[in-house]
Amino acid sequence: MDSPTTPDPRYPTGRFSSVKRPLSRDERASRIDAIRSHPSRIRAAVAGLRDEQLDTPYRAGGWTVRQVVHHVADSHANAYIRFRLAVTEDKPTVRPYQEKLWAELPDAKALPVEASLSILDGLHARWVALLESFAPDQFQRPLHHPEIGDITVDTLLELYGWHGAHHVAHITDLRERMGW
Ligand code: NI
Repeated sequence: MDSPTTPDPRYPTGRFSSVKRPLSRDERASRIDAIRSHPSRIRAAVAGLRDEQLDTPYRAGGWTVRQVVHHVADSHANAYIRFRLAVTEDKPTVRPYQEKLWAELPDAKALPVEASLSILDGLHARWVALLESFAPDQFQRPLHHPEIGDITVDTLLELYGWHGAHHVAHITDLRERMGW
């Protein structure tokens, strides 16, 4: 059994946890900043890696670096849609998807990472502009998540503020361990 001080390689920045209350203006701004800076951070994290390095799992039994990058594009494409639904529909239901199976699809295992880095550049520009347009009450709009229950736009913002850095750390930790 792991001691509490042993870092879990799956969660290099810690597991996601929500503050479970409306975010302050500054808390929202810091999460929006994390979403704004993510495309350049993940691009920097993979800069200079060769194909065999991109095809290395970030941990034993984990996704390859390439799968991680394509997963982030898959995840954030879904996220972007959830935010748009939240402010245009009455308590929309979050559509879950099988992220592990998506990461095993042939394109996610083989395509150059640039395809997803380019998606993230455009997607995050749209996403940040959307978030910056929200009035305070729009961050409290509800969504229904089939596995979690009722959540708010703030909760989603917390989740995706965490999510990008979580996966960048998978890549940067691997590079550090491997001396890349
Ligand atoms: Ni993820």
